[in-house]
Amino acid sequence: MSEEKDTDGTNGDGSGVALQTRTRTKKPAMYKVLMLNDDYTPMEFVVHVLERFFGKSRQEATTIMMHVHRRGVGVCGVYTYEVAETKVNQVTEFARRNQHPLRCTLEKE
Ligand code: TYC
Repeated sequence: MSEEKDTDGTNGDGSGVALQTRTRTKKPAMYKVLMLNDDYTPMEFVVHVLERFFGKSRQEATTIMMHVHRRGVGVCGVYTYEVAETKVNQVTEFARRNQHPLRCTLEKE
């Protein structure tokens, strides 16, 4: 399961000769950005947000928006922590500026 090869850093013959032990770097933790439903934000605004901040096509954005509308929550994308946090902040600020209660949050994958 491990993606890393890791030994004690010697070649095992007692000579103390160091070997290269790390063959790969660790994959970063990934975070889902979740969109939450509400009763007031217009559907078209949510579609626009998904296109603008999450790079979705009109069709993908509409599918995600309708999923959130029906089920209450849906995944906008999966990113490293800093990128995910930035997207949450951008969406929250854009919704606030347009006086919509649209919210999204982070969830560790
Ligand atoms: N439920 C909203 C409406 O009926 C639409 C909506 C969809 C709002 C998705 C938020 O994340 C959301 N106008």
